[in-house]
Parts: sequence; structure tokens; C-alpha cells
Amino acid sequence: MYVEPILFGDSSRRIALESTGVAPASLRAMEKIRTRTARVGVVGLGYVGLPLAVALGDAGFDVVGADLDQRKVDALREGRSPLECIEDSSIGALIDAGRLEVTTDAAHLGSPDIVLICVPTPLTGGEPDQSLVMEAAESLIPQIRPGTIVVLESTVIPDTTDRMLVPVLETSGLKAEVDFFVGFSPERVDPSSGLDVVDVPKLVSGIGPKSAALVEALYRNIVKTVVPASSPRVAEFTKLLENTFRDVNIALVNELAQVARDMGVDIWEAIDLAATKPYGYTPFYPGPGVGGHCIPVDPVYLAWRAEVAGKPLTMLQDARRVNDSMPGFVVDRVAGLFDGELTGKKIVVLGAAFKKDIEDARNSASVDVMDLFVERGADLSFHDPYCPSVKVGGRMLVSVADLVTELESADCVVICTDHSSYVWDEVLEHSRLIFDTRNVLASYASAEGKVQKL
Ligand code: SAJ
Repeated sequence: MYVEPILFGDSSRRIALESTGVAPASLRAMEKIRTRTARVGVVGLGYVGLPLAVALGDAGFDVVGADLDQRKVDALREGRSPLECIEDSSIGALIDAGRLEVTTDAAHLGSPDIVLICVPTPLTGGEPDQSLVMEAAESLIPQIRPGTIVVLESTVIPDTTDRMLVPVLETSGLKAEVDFFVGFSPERVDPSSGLDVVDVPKLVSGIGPKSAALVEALYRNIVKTVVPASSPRVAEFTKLLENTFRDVNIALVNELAQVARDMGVDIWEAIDLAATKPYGYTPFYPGPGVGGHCIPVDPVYLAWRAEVAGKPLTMLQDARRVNDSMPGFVVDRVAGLFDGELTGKKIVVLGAAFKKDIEDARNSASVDVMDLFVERGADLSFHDPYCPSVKVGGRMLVSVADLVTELESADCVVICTDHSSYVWDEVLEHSRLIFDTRNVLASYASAEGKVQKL
């Protein structure tokens, strides 16, 4: 798997350099990657950092992970995985082999040879918030040594690596691309597709040719396909492009869903018909809104940077407005089933997670739907096999235990997240009226007469 790039022209020059015994920092760094003797720090052990830490440990590197969440660190130390997609045994084997250490403090990684920054970059007050990247960078300043490689994985505003990360790290007194090396490699982890991190092509980049070669060499140890980008900036932009593409296309079908029914068209049938076109079309589906940490966030990072450049991206902003309007559209459609009046109506929402078969309800449109039902005076309850409780209307709601009884007492059941574990025949049998935001009941004959959909 390891493909050794020639760092300094042809190999004879490299041998000449080595023979002097004064190998530049980058040669020593490359040697540690080639021999997998480098010690790797991973800052942030979430759905991006932890799979990477495990892949690096499995590849033979010693890994030290840092995460602010003490419970997560405790679980890892006990050989327990905090992520559905990683087995406890994978963690336990690395811990037992002394190949994975974990800490809550990124300032005490022990000056590892390589550091991957995998911290969240959310929105705060609707604006990009890169403070965790800055904190991670600052924690590395006293730990930078000649030969250190720092790779940013978090999704950031284009130019962050060059114009924020490098200057902060250079306050160590060392010079980037001479003493230490910096690159950007966007995370491409999909929390539910089951695709392993090693199977997803990985964009890599460096602030200069040495950094680029080192970052490429590192990832060639842990992923099957490495795709070099010409600069961190274009890789940062590409990451935002990938997810903005998704948000805009979801907004297109969401907006069409808001008018198709009035035109006598079943939007779901139209999308399936369009998907028979074998080229020039990618199917996306309407829903109760767009949740998660990526899709509703990344377009805002791109639009923010464009605004700074004096070129507002109006289409991205319109798409965000459409997607953010979906929870209200869903609640209005359900209210329309009761002559516009939801006060006192018993509404049961199925699925709090932001998408099917995962346990994450942060940034979930389902929760926005539930908030609106509460605001409109409905008697709201929810069920989700993955999310035991969520905050709705300012208070914690617990997933109902007895689903059948809840369904039978509901004036309307609203399917927001179509987890695969639901037995839809049972939901149909015990419900009087269903509003299906995911078209999951389309193929059920018994749905006739009791199911409304987007
Ligand atoms: N959604 C729709 N209609 C669609 C697709 C998604 O309403 O046609 C909604 C989902 O219900 C969810 C939100 O959009 O609320 C986001 O869905 P997602 O499938 O994009 O899920 P994420 O947030 O896990 O996106 C990740 C992204 N991966 C990375 O950023 C590394 C995204 O680029 C992937 O394409 C996506 O996983 C994936 O393919 O599953």
C-alpha cells in the first residue's frame, strides 16, 4: 500500500542528501511514515477522528487521541466504542496492544510526529464557527517539533489552512514547509452508508510540495485511493462544493414538493420517473427538512466566504431558506387535515434522528417539526428506537415505550425519519391517520385512505 514519493527530485539527489547525514526534517518525517514508526495524534474522536484513529492503529502506527468528552475517553480506555460504526473489539485490541492512548487534553499529546485535527466546525448564531480548530491549533504550538506534520480534516472556510492554521503554528518559532509540514484533507465520512473510511477516495493537499508529499504518503497507508489536490484551498472549496451540491438539490425537490400536489402531481413518482434517465440526473428526495452537521452547515461556510469576496451566493441562500421552511410546511399540511386547528390534537412523531438508522438527533428537522407542533398546541409525543430522548419546546421528551398503544391513541402519526427497524404493517394497522414525509408507505396497499404524504 505504501507508495514512496520522491521528495527532492530524483532518487540520486535524495541518496546524496541522506549520505550527508543531515537529512531535512521532511526526510526524517517521510522515513517515519514509511516505517510506520510515526506517533500520530488525533484531535477530536467523533465520527471523523475515531475511525481515522482506528485505521491508523490497525495500519501499525501508535496513536494518541484527544477528545473533550470525558465519558467518551473513559469508554475508549475501557475498550468500548462510542460509535455504532466501530466495534468495541477494534478499540479493545488497540488499547490492549498499547497502540491507542486517549486523553481529554490536546495540549498533552506528547509532541506526536503527526497530528490530525478532526474537530467540529458548526454554526454559531448562524455564522461559521472555527473556534475549535483555533483551540486545537493553539494546543499544538508547544508540541511542534522539526518534522511535525499537521493535517486539518475539519470542514472549513476556504483559505483557513494557509491563512489561519499556518500562522498560528508558526508562532512556535518554526517555519512551515521547512521545519514542519501542513496539509488539508477533508473528511468524507458518511455516518450511515456503512462505507469504511479506507474505501472512500481521500483528497489530500499540502501548503507546499514537501507537505503535499508527506500528507499523500501518510494517507496512502490507510486509504485505498488518494487524490492529490493542487492546494489546501481548492480541497477546502471542494469539500464545501460536495455538500452544497446536496443541499441545493434537496432544496429543489423540497420546493417542487410544495407545489406538485396542487398541480395534481405526485412528486415521488416524478422523481422516480426522472431517475430512469441513465445520465444527467441524480435523484434527491423531499423530506421534513435537512439536518445533520454537514449539509445544512457547509453551504453557509461557502456563502459566508463568497459574501466576504463581495459575491453573495443567492442560490445557496435561497436553498437554505427552502430547506429550513420544510418543518413548517409539514406542520401546516398536518394542520390542514384538521381544518387548520392542532390545539389538543394528539400527534405522534416517528423518528427524531436527522436521518434513518442513526442515533444523532442534533440539528434534526424532526425536532424542528416537533417544536412547531408544540407551538401550535398539539399534544405531542415521539418514538425513535435510536434516540431515547430529545429536547422539544424547551423540555426533554422521552421516546414512548409502548408504540402500539401510542399509535392507537394518536389523531395523526407523522413519519419524520424512516428507520429501517419500523414494522410499517404494524404502524399502518394501529394508526388512524398517517402523514408520511418520507414516502415509505407508498408500496403498502393498506395505506389506502389513511396515509397523506408530502
Ligand atoms: N436528505 C433529504 N433528501 C435527500 C437526502 C438527504 O431530505 O435526498 C436529508 C436527510 O434526511 C438529512 C439531511 O438531508 O436530514 C442530510 O442527509 P445526508 O444523507 O446528506 O446525511 P449526512 O449529513 O450524514 O451527510 C453525509 C455527508 N458526508 C460528508 O460530509 C463527509 C454527505 O457528503 C454525504 O453525501 C452523505 O453523508 C451521504 O451520502 O450519506
